Amino acid sequence: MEKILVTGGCGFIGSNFIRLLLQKDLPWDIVNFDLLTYAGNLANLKDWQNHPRLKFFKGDIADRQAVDQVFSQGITRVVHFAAESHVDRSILDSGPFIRTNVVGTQVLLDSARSHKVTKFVHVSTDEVYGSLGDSGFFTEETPLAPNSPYSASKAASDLIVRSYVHTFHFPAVITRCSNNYGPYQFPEKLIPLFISNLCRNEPVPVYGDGLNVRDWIHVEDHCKGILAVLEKGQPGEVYNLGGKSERTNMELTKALLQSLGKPDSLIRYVKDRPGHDRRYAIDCSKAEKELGWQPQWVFENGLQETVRWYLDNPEWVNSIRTGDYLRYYQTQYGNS
Ligand code: NAD
Ligand code: TDX
Repeated sequence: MEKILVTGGCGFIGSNFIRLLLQKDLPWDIVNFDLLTYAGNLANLKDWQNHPRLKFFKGDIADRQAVDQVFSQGITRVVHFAAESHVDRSILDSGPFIRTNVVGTQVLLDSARSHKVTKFVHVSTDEVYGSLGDSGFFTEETPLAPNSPYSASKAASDLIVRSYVHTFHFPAVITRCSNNYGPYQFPEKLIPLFISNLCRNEPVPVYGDGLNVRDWIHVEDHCKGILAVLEKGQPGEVYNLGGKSERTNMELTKALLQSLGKPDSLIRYVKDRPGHDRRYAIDCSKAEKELGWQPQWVFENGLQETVRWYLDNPEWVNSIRTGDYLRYYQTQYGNS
């Protein structure tokens, strides 16, 4: 049976991706390799952790020995999610972003290359293209112009991937997706942070004038896009993935307030994020045409479902707020 390596499978998108593969019952063994940083949570895959075709290994993608050990188990394809992913953290300290996103990707590529994998999907982001004005869309041809240490580290990793394709004919494909939302997103990102604050009647911090625009995609649509790329994406190609749902942060905040029945008085305008990108918007027609993929979720329905999920899973949010989720690994697997 083919063995797929998923890096960062205990994070938000990686765990949703593994769940999708197992639900589809694809004939693949899955190896989940994750360092369990603050953003990694084994409880994201709690219902699936004993699945006979899923194995978990705790490790660092920047550790060549650990990575080689995983590849030597017969990995044939890779989906690479592992990253430091939060822009605000990269502004406070860019070190972990360079280490994991840049060096980690290089180490993974070298090991994957020496183990002759047949496909390597590098999961990147629309943020590598920089910021848009009031009109226009990012296409795969848009020049890279990252503005935050986070997006710069992702752009650097994209360029390293590109160079391996060009120099070594390495079979890598890059995806660049817009802002994801859905279940199991760590409550430091806008939507889960605001839901969890509002549930406790705490204010929500809106950066700047609240008119920055993001294109929101349900994580399930993103994961289906990645699966389509894994199966049909052409080596060396880049595929944009987006949700066709542009909203200002204030529109989104008002929608969350309404959905939870909370008053506008909980809105707090706070100091803007330094270097805050104004607008992201994605043209994903290439993926639609070449892969037959399309985002399915209507944003308002997806947002309602997401609010419902957080309301139905208070213990998940609470374990993060109290830090208990960091201890879950020890009870399941003993000390590392
Ligand atoms: P996340 O922060 O929720 O999860 C990241 C995972 O990577 C965690 O499980 C963490 O433990 C793991 N990890 C971090 N450093 C590691 C290391 N050195 N070795 C092994 N594992 C490590 O991130 P996410 O939101 O799920 O994003 C996943 C990927 O998708 C990232 O590459 C991100 O850049 C990209 N992306 C995210 C979004 C979004 O809206 N969240 C949009 C487009 C692209
Ligand atoms: O408290 C907040 N208040 C606020 O106004 C937070 C956390 C965010 N914001 C704003 C900043 C952005 O304009 O909301 C918007 C969304 O912010 P984030 O959730 O931090 O996402 P963003 O910075 O857009 O980046 C996300 O999308 C692309 C992911 O975190 C990245 O990993 C992904 O690559």
